[in-house]
Amino acid sequence: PLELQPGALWFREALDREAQALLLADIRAVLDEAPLFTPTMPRSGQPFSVRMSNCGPLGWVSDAAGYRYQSFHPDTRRPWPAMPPRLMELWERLAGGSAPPEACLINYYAPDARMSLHQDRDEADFTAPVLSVSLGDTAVFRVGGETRRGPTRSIHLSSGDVFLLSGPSRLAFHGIDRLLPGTSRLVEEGGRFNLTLRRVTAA
Ligand code: MD3
Ligand code: FE
Repeated sequence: PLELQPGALWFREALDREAQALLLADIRAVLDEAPLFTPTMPRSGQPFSVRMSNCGPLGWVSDAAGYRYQSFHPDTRRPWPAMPPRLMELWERLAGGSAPPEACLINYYAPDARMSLHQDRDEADFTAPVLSVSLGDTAVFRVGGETRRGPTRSIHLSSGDVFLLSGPSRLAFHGIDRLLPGTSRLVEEGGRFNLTLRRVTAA
């Protein structure tokens, strides 16, 4: 893999087209049980442009009460579906040795969706790595350092790319500036899925 910056390992095209299709089918099965929901910002109530769901014991949600992990879907109130074995195997292959992931956040970006610059800090243990998988249209991804100010760089995340984040990059500011619509035919309706596997509680 390419070390984009300390602790950010970029496995470009880690998944071939067949592996991407199998993973997407797993995600579609999850979404049949736990449909995409629209999170809202804690203070303003503004809806995110990204829609989300989760699998695994815990899932990330955001609403008027704040950001948090919880064991059930915010709309259906049902427990999140199990983590697909293929995702557990990918974690084992690339992050094996660390405690198993407890959450897989599924982000769906329609062609005009974005995610503003942020840090991921709703987990109890920042020493555990985060694994990210991109499926579908290429995204223009922005990444900086551990403070909001300071330089950022922009890279293209393509379908099948996987990132493993640990060390200083675990708390790097990052966001999605925009998609490049029509760059992949994997997702029939267009857009992009991103899967992030995380440890939430201390191991
Ligand atoms: C940090 N998701 O869900 S993947 C999120 O593509 C989130 O949907 C984005 O940020 C998405 O919280 C980004 C995670 C990621 C990938 C590469 C990174 C975070 C990174 C490289 C350096 C630092
Ligand atoms: Fe993030």
